[in-house]
Amino acid sequence: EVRQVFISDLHLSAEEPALVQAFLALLDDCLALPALKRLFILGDWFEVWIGDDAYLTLSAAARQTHWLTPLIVKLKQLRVAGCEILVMHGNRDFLLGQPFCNLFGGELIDEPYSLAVGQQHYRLEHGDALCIDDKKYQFFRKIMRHRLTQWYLLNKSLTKRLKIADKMRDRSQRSNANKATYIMDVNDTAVQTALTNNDALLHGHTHRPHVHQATKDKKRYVLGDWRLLDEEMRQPKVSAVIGTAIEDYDGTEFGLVEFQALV
Ligand code: OKV
Ligand code: MN
Repeated sequence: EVRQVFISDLHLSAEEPALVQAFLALLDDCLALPALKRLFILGDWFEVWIGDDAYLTLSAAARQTHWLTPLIVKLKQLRVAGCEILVMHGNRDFLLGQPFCNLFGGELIDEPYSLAVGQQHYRLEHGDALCIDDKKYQFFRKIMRHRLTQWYLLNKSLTKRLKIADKMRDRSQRSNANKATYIMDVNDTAVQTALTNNDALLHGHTHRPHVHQATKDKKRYVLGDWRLLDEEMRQPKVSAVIGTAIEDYDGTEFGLVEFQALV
């Protein structure tokens, strides 16, 4: 009996319809779990997010054909069936807002989020704040999360915002290619600090799914990303998406599950 499901790093976009299909398939699976009471999306649900208004200001006709609409419809179904949908920001979709989540009865939650499971206190977060060895990224993060910076972007037209986002993604890809892998992983001191006053830590971001023994008696659960199995992502032949989720069975056992969705 799965009671809670945790996912992150789907990186959904209109350019990757196979990932979108896989998410819809996961929602169908969720609908088939009668005991499911919560679905947590722990950041980087979307590859790019330049403001809720990009969707909210669309005409009814334009919404009908938009790639986000089927997703909203199914999430709403899940919510009506009694499952809470809790959404956390990631480093990409940090501009996601409650107005968008209202479309499906979801709730935007702050990180770190403290979750009680039985007698245990789980700390949930996206995970980028734990990667303190990447000084360049932490500087970028501080600026991007600043109210003034966000105000600056949100006051530009959607066309301009898209241009800025494209440019930033391009630059970031080139800069990450030169970074050592350890720099892009969590820092152990940051993990130990995060675990103070918590019994376990659960995060995504690093795309290194695993269950670590972080201290003698505390675990660190790391969610993986969702990706296309086919190496050549540009080919239309992509047939499967692999992803990870963490499931909570009756509050007694947390398990990392890898799943494959045929699309
Ligand atoms: C998100 C990341 C792109 C990393 C721009 C102010 C600015 C927000 C923004 C534009 C980009 C989010 C919102 C995106 C995360 C990247 C590249 C690297 C490492 C401004 C506030 F610049 F105009 F002032 N953005 N988008 N990156 O494309 O979703 O996390 S994004
Ligand atoms: Mn991330």
